[in-house]
Amino acid sequence: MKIVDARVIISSPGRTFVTLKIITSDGGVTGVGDATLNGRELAVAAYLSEHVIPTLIGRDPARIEDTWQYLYKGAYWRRGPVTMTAIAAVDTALWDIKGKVAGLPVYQLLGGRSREGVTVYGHASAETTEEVLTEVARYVDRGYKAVRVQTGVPGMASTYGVSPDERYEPADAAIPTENVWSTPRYLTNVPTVFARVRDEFGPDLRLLHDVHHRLTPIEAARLGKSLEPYALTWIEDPVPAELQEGFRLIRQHTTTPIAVGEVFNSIWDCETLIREQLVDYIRATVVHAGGITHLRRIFDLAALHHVRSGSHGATDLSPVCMAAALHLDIAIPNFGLQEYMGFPPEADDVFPHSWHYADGYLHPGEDPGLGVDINEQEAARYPYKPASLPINRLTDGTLHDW
Ligand code: CS2
Ligand code: MG
Repeated sequence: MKIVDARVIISSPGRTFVTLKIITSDGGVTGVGDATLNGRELAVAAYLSEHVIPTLIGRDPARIEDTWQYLYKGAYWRRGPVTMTAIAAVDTALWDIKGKVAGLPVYQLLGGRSREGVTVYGHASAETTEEVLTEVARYVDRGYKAVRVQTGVPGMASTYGVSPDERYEPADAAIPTENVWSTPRYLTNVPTVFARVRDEFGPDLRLLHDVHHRLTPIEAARLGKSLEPYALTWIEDPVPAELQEGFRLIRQHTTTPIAVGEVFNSIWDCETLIREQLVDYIRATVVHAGGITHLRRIFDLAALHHVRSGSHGATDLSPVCMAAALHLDIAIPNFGLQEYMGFPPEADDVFPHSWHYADGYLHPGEDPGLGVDINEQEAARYPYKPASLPINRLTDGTLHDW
């Protein structure tokens, strides 16, 4: 069996997704991989088309590990979001092919089921505390066991991650829009929000909060401390994570668990965090961290150090990435939580999938391979629409962390 062709499909059904499709010589067995890098989609598409696909033709698709090493070590320029997203797309598509050839869902190839379903968390966001209570209730009514809660910062015109729509689209314009941020106002407000939410919904509902990398370690320590009475499952991305050592300071001051990793591309981005047990959940995901092969390696390292998975699952990770994430989530011993925001209906049409939601859990389905495909005719109905993530400034105009 050989790889005879591969193509990159760019389509914007409600938002932009980049998909790699690999075609084999065996009776048309194909595999798909997500290659979406929000706001930098065409960079990955070019990396794949110009530099990766020509090297895939003629290769044995069964050699997943060797292909991974070939693309990682062979490029000389290791890591980085563009490279690792491209490698992830190839790796994911090869696992899809291997599953189809074996006649097994990918999770069976990863060791089989470790749990009955994948617990997910939904996104409740609103401008005010009063409104966000209604949003949380909507998730609880639909069976969610975990909800992430975000509100606007009082006095600020807009806040990232807060939207009247159920599925907020982070990339909202071709040229980045701007938000204004005040750390003091934010730090005063957040505990008041969680006091109300915990009071209203009782002790069992798991609550989460995303800080979007905006604090310094000492500010994050204060936030974690102030949220301790409300027993959050995690605070996410409390500080920018380039400096892994920064987490030591947070850790010394608070027992609120910490999640990090949606922007990580490799095991080297989180090696210190995991080895020193500075975080509780690692949020790296298939599409941005080198595919199933590499993410499995990260999760295995995490398992040695009491760190659980909590993979990113925003709308900009395609239904193909979600399928791959669910096969890993159901198989690994140290699964924690999976983010799930749902997809626009057009995206569900473009990517028919066997994974499904029921009563607070996602299930990968039993189809051979990943159980997801791309309908190229449907995809062609949604031409590429450029969109960028917004930026964030302090009240005096200083460009701030995202
Ligand atoms: C967020 C995302 O879901 C999350 O946790 O941080 O909205 C993130 O900002 C986007 O996926 C960026 O592409
Ligand atoms: Mg996040």
